[in-house]
Amino acid sequence: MGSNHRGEWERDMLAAGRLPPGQSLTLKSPVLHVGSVPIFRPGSWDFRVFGLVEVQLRLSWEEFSNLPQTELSADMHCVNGWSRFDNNWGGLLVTELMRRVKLRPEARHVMVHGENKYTANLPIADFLRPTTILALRHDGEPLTAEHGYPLRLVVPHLYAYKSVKWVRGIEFLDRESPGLWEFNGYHIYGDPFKEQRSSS
Ligand SMILES: Nc1nc2c(c(=O)[nH]1)N[C@H]1C(S)=C(S)[C@@H](COP(=O)(O)O)O[C@H]1N2
Ligand SMILES: [Mo]
Repeated sequence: MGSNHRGEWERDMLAAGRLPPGQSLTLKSPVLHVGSVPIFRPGSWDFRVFGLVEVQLRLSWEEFSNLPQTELSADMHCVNGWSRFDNNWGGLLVTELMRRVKLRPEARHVMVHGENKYTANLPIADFLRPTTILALRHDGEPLTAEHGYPLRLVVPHLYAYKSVKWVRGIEFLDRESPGLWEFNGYHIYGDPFKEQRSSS
């Protein structure tokens, strides 16, 4: 696609309310993360749900991969300015995960934990949206190592620093507590359509 056509397309998508302000479209698969790509060891891998829950959940790789899977299509918006449209994600919907979890009434916020101590926070209502997915697959294939294999969270309506790759756990909290990037200056909520890129 020529750059003029691309410019027009972006203007159309902005006008249609699909491309958030200040973003450009990419057709590539940008890779962005801090630290190195972790090695997946299925025997010791687990997925934990903990914090303000009545009973903690710990799923092995085998248990996790046998949970019901759904597909959904979503756009991804990185706070650094690129958006990638029409990602097809396959995996466990958070609404489906939550059928197996009983929350304590004080639970209000979520801390998402990835490998290498990466964390991201979000309000519980955003975590519980029907479009939030624990994705095992992208565009019909297992995730690649650099895009989060074996499992990543995808929160399509917030900037992608909330979409934690190599996710290992979900912690429920009674108050808002910043994750890694939120602590280091990114917006605590991160709505791309309000251009909530940084705090203050
Ligand atoms: N574990 C982990 N997840 C992460 C990150 C990271 O540094 N570590 N970076 C986030 C950011 S800022 C973006 S834009 C997306 C990029 O996802 P991609 O590399 O699959 O395009 O991953 C998010 N998830
Ligand atoms: Mo990002």
